[in-house]
Amino acid sequence: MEFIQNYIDGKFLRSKREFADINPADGSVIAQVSEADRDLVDSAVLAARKALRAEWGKLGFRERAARLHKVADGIEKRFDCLVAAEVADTGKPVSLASHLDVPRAAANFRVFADLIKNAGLESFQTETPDGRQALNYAVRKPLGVIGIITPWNLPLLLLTWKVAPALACGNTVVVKPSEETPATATILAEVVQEAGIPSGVYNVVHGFGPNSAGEFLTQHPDVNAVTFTGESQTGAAIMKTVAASVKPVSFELGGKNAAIVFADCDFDEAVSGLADAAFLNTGQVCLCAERVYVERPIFDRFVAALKRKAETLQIGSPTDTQTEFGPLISAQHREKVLSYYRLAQEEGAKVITGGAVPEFGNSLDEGFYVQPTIYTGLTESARCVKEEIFGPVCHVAPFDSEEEAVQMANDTKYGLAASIWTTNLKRGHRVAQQMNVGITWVNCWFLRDLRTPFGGAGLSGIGREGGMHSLNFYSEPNNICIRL
Ligand code: NAD
Ligand code: 6OD
Repeated sequence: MEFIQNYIDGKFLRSKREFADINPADGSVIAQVSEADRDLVDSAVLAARKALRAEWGKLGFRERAARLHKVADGIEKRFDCLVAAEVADTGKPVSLASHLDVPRAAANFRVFADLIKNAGLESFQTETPDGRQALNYAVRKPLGVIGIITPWNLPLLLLTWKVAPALACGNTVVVKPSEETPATATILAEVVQEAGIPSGVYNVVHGFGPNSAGEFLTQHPDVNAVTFTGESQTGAAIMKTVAASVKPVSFELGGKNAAIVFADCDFDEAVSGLADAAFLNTGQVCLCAERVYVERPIFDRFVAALKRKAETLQIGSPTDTQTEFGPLISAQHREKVLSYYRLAQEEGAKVITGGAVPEFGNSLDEGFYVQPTIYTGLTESARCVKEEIFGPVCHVAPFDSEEEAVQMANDTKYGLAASIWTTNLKRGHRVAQQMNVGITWVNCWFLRDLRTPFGGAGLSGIGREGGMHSLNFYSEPNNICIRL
């Protein structure tokens, strides 16, 4: 059995306590993971601080960018190993990890390496009322040591989404991947080392949240900023912790995303897009559509077509290249999702498909599978319509007017993403602009350009990352005013 260690100052380190890394497809133990105690987190932060003053702190942006491209090369070289580790840790289908997670990890490094080379500086030519002249320009300085805390649903993708811009800006990082998915962050340590990134620049501490590595990292007085992706409640807990030392935070949190399907949509495209939006990664993508509003004239036909899609998804072993739908991440998360399946029925939902646990008759019965599930018939105030479930489930409701659809879509405390499905371009623009979210897709879903702002409103987060938004978060401007 493998052993997954912390990575601090260029060395792999064990600690006294360990926990098991479980394969969600069959409940087997993949590896033992070394849980970082407070002393190890302290040494990781110290190593990161020292690295800021050493070689890394003296490198210019061109050389940092060159090394980030080498990290991307290294990810591509270890493609199969990273895919296998991600599949074993998350239970996601190998087809998904090899098309989405690992290619995006390499792309994250390439995009931010190129961006830092091409990012301009803000400047103003100044004339004061009393006739003095000056030139103002702002230079970008790293924030320092960045604490990065990430979830289990897209482990390497979401970790590198933060590590790449943080390093591009000249910071050093201590990352705390999810306790459910420790493997790829650790393999990345080897890639980073081979790419010539100096020791102490990238550090990994493993463990849990409260009273473990997550909290020790966010509490640490020598961490200059915290960037976090995960549940809104966890974001609230981290915010309390960091308040004591007034650190900048970037939070990418939960969602209860809506899709609005108009009768004039391209029907097949909308059904296919919504099947992805509801069931991709077993519904464990923060952007997933758990609320689908369909214009009444096509409601019954749409529900029937989405049901067919859900029922023909290939459920099976994540390592089988034909599999389209894997297990949930853990027994505990499955219990949460199943509790919502039960609640939906108590709240009066009509089960269109799913709502239970599939049976395989083999070792997959030990895994954490649930069926893709579609409900109709709930009121808009039902808990299943209001609360993030984070599973392969959506509720489909009819609407009669554009205004009603917009009102229902926006009736949530979250504000991450929305999708609009229509062939009427004017309507697409008009409705998209009324969505109270950070990201709206029209006739597509999860189509990403890494230069665009990414993040959420309300309970879905604080701030934006992506493109210049990331560079602005991970750096501090120093405005220089020169009297002319
Ligand atoms: P989570 O909040 O339970 O855990 C995320 C990370 O935070 C883990 O590494 C965990 O160990 C750590 N953590 C937990 N408590 C902590 C504490 N008190 N202090 C410091 N660290 C702590 O989230 P999860 O279950 O891993 O992920 C699923 C959630 O993430 C969903 O709500 C989903 O919507 C959200 N998510 C959001 C985005 C986005 O971009 N908005 C992306 C992916 C996932
Ligand atoms: O694509 C991204 O950059 C991103 N942050 C995706 C988040 C997905 C949530 O599960």
